[in-house]
Amino acid sequence: HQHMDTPEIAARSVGARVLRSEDPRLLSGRGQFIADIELPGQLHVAFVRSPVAHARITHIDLSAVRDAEGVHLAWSGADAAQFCEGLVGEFAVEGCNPTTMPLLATDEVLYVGEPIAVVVAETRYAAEDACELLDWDFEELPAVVNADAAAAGVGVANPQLPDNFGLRGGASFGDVAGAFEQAHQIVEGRFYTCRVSAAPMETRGVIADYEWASKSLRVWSNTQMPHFLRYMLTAYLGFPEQNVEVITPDTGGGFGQKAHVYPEEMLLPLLAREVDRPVKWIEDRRENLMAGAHAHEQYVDIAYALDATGKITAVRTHALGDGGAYHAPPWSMAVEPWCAVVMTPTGLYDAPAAEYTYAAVATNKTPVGAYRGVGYMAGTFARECLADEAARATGMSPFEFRRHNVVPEFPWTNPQGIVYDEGSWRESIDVLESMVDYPAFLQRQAELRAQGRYIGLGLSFFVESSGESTAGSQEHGLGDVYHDTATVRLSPNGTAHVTIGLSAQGQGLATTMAQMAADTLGVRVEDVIVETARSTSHAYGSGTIGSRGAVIAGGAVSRAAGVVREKIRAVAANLLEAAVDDVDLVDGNASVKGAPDTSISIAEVATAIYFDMSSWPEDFDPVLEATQAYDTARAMFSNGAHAMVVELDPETGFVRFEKVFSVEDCGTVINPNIVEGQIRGGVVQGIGASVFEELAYDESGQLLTTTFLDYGIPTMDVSPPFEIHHIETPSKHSASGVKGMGESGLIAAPAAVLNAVNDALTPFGVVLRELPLSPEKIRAAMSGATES
Ligand code: MCN
Ligand code: SMO
Repeated sequence: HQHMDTPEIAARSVGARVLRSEDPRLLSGRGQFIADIELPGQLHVAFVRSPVAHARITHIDLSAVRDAEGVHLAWSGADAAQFCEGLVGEFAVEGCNPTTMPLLATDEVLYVGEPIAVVVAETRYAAEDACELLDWDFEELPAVVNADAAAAGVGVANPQLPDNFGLRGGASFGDVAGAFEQAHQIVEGRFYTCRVSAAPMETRGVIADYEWASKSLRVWSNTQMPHFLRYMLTAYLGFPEQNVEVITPDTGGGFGQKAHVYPEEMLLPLLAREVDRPVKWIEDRRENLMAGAHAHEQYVDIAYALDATGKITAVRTHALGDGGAYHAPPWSMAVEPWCAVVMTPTGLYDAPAAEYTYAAVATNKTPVGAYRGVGYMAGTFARECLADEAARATGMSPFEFRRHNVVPEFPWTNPQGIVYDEGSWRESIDVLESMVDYPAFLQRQAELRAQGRYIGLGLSFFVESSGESTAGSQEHGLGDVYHDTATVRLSPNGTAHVTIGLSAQGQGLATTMAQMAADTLGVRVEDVIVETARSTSHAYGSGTIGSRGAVIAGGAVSRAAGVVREKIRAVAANLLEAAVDDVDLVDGNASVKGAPDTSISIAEVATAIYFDMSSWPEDFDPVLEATQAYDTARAMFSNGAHAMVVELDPETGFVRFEKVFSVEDCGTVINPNIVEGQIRGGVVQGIGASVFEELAYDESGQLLTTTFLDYGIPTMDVSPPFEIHHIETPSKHSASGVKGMGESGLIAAPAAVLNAVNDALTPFGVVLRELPLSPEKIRAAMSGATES
């Protein structure tokens, strides 16, 4: 794999707490989100969605809908199928069986919320009213709502998967059976991460505008993958790629849910072409909770074989994902269980042998897709909760057990052959222990217990694959190709304009990429403006996923800025009558090494390049703009840990979150404010996924949680104070040594929550392993068993 070098530049802006350039606009209500965009002549779209989990459509008649006032067009599945049979979903690993998801259901509906008809009307009101007029009948079929039943072949959720398996496979490395036979002790458990929604503040939305004379299509979508969407519009619908522009306005959170291509995104362009008017669809919250990709639901069985000293000699994991009715393209129901067992079981521990099996089954529920740290969360949850259980079983403290088992040195190759180049795995254990002040905690815990108060401490350590790249994909046995570009342009006044190929969902890429560019160009950060992928007409990007922004967009920015830097140095050397190698660019000036008085501002150099040909060296090409690609040469892993202190209320069963201690090592930190914001946001999402959130279904497959009244999300009033410690172990393979970290909070926090709850429950002799930790479960645990 090709190595793309990045220039080595001393950090000045990188590492500083630069305030987010996005915030004045976003916080004062001046952001432009998709719902804010109004095109002249636009019409509005609404969907009829299945009210039942599984049924055969026996009759469908759109005539009343089409006759309704204000309606321009109405389609059922048969109409849409003329243009596209559906979206194929699969995952390129052994044992994956693909599915095709129709744009609108045709013969059968397979989950509550599945679109069955679409209406285009003058207003959203007219479209919604017309949806009510749909004349259709269905014959209900038995719904498959339980993953174990689906795996046992009870019922068929989706006729395309007759045995319900969307994925089944596994692998073994080293003598696992021998290790378990000879184990001094085996600790094991089945851990359940419940079905949740990423629940972004802004729901999904699409606007499509087709201009027949030039055959040009413009699609506004708050997607995390604008280039992939454009590709799909061409591949599936035949819109000529050169005539398709995907525009991504400000986005109010994606978190993986917007990293899919959905039927709605494919339908709107077809509808716009058909009615010859722009069409707009903004998802409402009920639709988002029903039809935006669901996440997480899986069972992970995990076992450690331990020797007499408490060392892990082998780890065995089996993950069973409840995938919903179809593979959600492009990630599929396979990624949750596959990532859980392939990416996480050994983690930071020196386990010499490992074995895993994975399966995903179809159920009559909403398709499961990506959500921040997909698969990593469930896998880390199982591993780290089992680590706390193993600590109790071996009589070690949770810190001691981890220190006893942590990988001793780098580079480290785990049993399945994944190589970790560097990290601070052991150091993070020591740092966290001293942050928590463990002896003081134990003393306080004992004192409070004597007063009938129950506090607990839970730990969770993580290793996060980040900076998703071709090398990272290959390291994990996938063949995905990733690379991105960035364009850097210097204006005559010495200010820079940077375009990256990644759209931003709120994570501050415009600020951090300005920091990266500023250091390479030697200009001040406030003199750089960054445009994140607002349009596919600019830089190319493989999607804002897999915590790749800092590493990949950062690498592309730094390479492109490096090209422009050399142009400035060449002209500055000419103007200063110095050797190019002696010219340094810092703080807006080009100066000569060892002669600090010999300097000229970068603005003057840029002006000269644009307007004064006499400043040019021989054969100078006066283009102050460069586009460069980037991909990393190696897989990149961050690491860190969280410790959570909770208190349980025996009367209400509520969990109070007292304090979070976080250690994060994402290599060089570009912007500590932003990284800390990512940690806080991710951990609070993890608290939500552990305690407040669950997409609940009844036995008939009816979704019970379709508003924020019954789907609880964490708010500031439950958000605990944080203490955050940065360790910086730079990667040798990325620009400035950065590694990604955008998913770590959610990956790791739920294990810390469950471990803290179980620690608090110790006097009651109860160990919980299933999320969510609802008040009912906690109350039962505290009252059911007698205090020992
Ligand atoms: N950063 C940094 N120094 C580092 C690493 C990261 O300053 N060493 C900064 C980055 O420059 C970026 C942020 O931290 O501003 C996150 O960086 P990174 O880990 O590279 O992740 P991405 O930029 O690729 O963002 C995607 C990632 C993913 S995959 C999900 S899911 C998620 C997440 O980010 N979705 C988010 N965080 C989110 N935050 C917000 N507000 N909204 C989302 O939808
Ligand atoms: S789930 Mo993040 O979009 O990789």
